Amino acid sequence: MDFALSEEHQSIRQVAREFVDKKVLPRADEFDRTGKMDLNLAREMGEAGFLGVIIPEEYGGTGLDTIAYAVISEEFGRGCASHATIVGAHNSLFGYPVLTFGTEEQKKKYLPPICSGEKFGAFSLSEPSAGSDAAGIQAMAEKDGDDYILHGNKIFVTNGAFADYIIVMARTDKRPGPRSISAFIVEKDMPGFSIGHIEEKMGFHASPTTEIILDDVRVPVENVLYKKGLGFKVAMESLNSGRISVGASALGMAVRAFELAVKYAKERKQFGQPIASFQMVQSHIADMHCRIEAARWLVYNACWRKDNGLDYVADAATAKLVGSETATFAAHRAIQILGGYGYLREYEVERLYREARLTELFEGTSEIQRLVIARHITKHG
Ligand code: COS
Repeated sequence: MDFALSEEHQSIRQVAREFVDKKVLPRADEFDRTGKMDLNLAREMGEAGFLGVIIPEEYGGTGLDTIAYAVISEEFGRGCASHATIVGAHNSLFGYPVLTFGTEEQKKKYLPPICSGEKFGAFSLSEPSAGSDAAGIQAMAEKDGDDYILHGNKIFVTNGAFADYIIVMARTDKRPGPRSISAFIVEKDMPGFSIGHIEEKMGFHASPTTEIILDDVRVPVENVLYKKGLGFKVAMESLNSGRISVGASALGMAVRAFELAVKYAKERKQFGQPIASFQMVQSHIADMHCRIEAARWLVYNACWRKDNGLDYVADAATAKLVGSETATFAAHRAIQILGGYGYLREYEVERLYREARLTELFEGTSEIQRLVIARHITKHG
């Protein structure tokens, strides 16, 4: 058993870290305050190969494995949560399902521009009355000749405001439950498609979370992703992959909170000595370190299982659960170490605390991750 990252993975981390340290992290506060994502920067991320990490080179991707993807997601999580969502949305929520379930034509048409950052992708499952109960969606897709007509309202679409292509789940018959849901690749220019309300959030300010209105959007039958009635499978598999990247980017947030807390503890003097010399501060540092290391190995384990063709559903949920709770924990403890300064907006840990909180909610709440893990144990354990 070898716990070290390979030389290739270490150099991938170095490349991602240099990119993030130069172009993303120094502007994270600006992104938070202005609420504006820099789409030119996002395109540069595509040119550098970060938006198609797990997509084979023949479709314009970088053709790397899931561990490389996690390492890159971690580095972007460390830099800026909003820009980390582009990495996750492109790789896991758009690229992965098109690669896994798409026809050759769909892969050739949609993957290269998504990998290069020329076009932006998103994924739309949730509705006002269907969040954790994903199979409860009500958006309808009715067949009309060679097209489907999509009608309904979707919410919480990450990056929906600027996405060119969106994978949308809708029911292709009125029977309730997961087996009448189909997945469609919808293009933003299709008549009847529009962006609704843009949410005001606690964090991730530069990553627009939007409502999508489907007002009789005519989608050609060749844009059905996978098979009619098997869209729930597409959604679940996309979320399995997405949960690894959320776990990894949350790990990156925890790492950043830890770095800032340790630096501050070594510099800040009280009672005539650096606060890092006080046992209560050391205790916080040790707890943060332990949880970060645990989260890291859970993330890499889920990646390793996926790359080796093993069942990784519960492992992805575990990585996401522990990664996201570690991010919140580390940001909380970092604020504690910085004291009153940690609560000020000018100190980065305040933003990290707000942003970490979302990782416990999106792509399945922590309660849903626990449900997935417990179901797996009681079924297979
Ligand atoms: N991976 C692969 N397949 C899965 C799966 C997963 N994680 N979870 C469920 N499935 C499959 C089941 O195996 C079943 O397949 P068959 O029809 O072949 O038997 C099918 O999907 C239906 O599963 P189930 O009966 O468990 O569906 P439920 O309605 O009970 O819901 C949960 C399952 C709760 C796990 C699902 O609704 C869920 O993940 N909810 C959270 C949604 C979410 O994360 N939303 C975030 C917003 S999207 S950004």
